Amino acid sequence: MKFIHAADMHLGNTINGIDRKITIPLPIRKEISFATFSAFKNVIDLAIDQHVDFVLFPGDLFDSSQQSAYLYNFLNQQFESLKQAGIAAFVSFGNHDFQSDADHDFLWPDNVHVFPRGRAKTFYHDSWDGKRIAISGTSFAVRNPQESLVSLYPARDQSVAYEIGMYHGSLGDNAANQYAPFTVDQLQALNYDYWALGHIHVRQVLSKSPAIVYSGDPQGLDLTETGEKGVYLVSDEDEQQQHLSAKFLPTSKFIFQPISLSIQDSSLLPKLNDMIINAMQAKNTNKLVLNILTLNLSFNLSDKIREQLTDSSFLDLINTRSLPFKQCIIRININESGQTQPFSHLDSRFWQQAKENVFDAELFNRDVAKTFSRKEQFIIDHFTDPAVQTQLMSTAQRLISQRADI
Ligand SMILES: [Mn+2]
Repeated sequence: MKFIHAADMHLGNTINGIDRKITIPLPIRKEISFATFSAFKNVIDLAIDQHVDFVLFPGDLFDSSQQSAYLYNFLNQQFESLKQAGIAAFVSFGNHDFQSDADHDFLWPDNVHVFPRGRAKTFYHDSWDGKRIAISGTSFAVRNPQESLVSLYPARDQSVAYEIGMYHGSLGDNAANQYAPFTVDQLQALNYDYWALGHIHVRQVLSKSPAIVYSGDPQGLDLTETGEKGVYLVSDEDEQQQHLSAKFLPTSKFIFQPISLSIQDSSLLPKLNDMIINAMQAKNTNKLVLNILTLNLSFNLSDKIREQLTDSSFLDLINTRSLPFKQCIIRININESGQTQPFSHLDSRFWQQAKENVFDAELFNRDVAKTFSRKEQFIIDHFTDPAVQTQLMSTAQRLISQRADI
């Protein structure tokens, strides 16, 4: 018995946060904006290659409640190829793809099973190796359920070989700003054999026996979602194990990768281009890599050099050389050590405190949303970009240090 756990596909997300000013050739920009489709296709191809029994999509299959005809047809085709291979799919909706229509009909092939909203349902599936599996789940009845949905789930069906739960929500018992918060104890109490979780985009195993697992998203969607992304292949093939075991398989079209360079001496600056290229080449893979570069300098830059380094034409020059080996820089952050020197121990404590108060992403985003109207959505988009916030924070730190220097 084996299956794939693929949460948070976010199909249709066009990947935000890449500076429009940076010259990335059109075919590569296209590759980036269609990445959620490519990742989805990779998941389906994996399912067919691995000859799995079924694929679970526990929420945020779509990036939004509205789907384009293109997306819809694409999805239909992919589900159809699963059907041809005799593989089922189970879909539940979360906060991103919340469906307001209770009887929303999808014209999907009959190997695709959708969980209802407001109540749990259990589907039964017979595996290739003759085991009966129960799969229980629910879709969000409102966009932001404040309380746990675990009480909707039935107790484990003792007649089946395995019972699997699909659940979309945040870990924790604090309802504020959380979606369908649950605790590990609540899930464990149901005695299921595997919990396929969705909502949190960082993959993590909350419990091993039974396995309670966030698969994370199969494609990084913004600059904060770095590193390889993928799905879990879950099976009972390892007979030594008492529980189902989950193996990570990469599926992303490209990855966001943080890289850093430390430079001690300003006389090395003319060699910076080569140093950056070498740093990227050392980490070369076959996959497109979008690097977020941090330069740690043991000296201060003049305003003129700083301006040159942060100007997009500097990155363009580097990217022209690195793109043939599928690497490019999409963001540059500069730390000058001279900046932090005026910060005494006490100062840095105040800085930390002020930073937490001012740059708390949630508060910040709320203030931005309050300050600008809907007509100015592009401004809101700009300031809610995590990379822009990081940049604002380091500029604030630099300005404060310069003041402190006087
Ligand atoms: Mn999500």
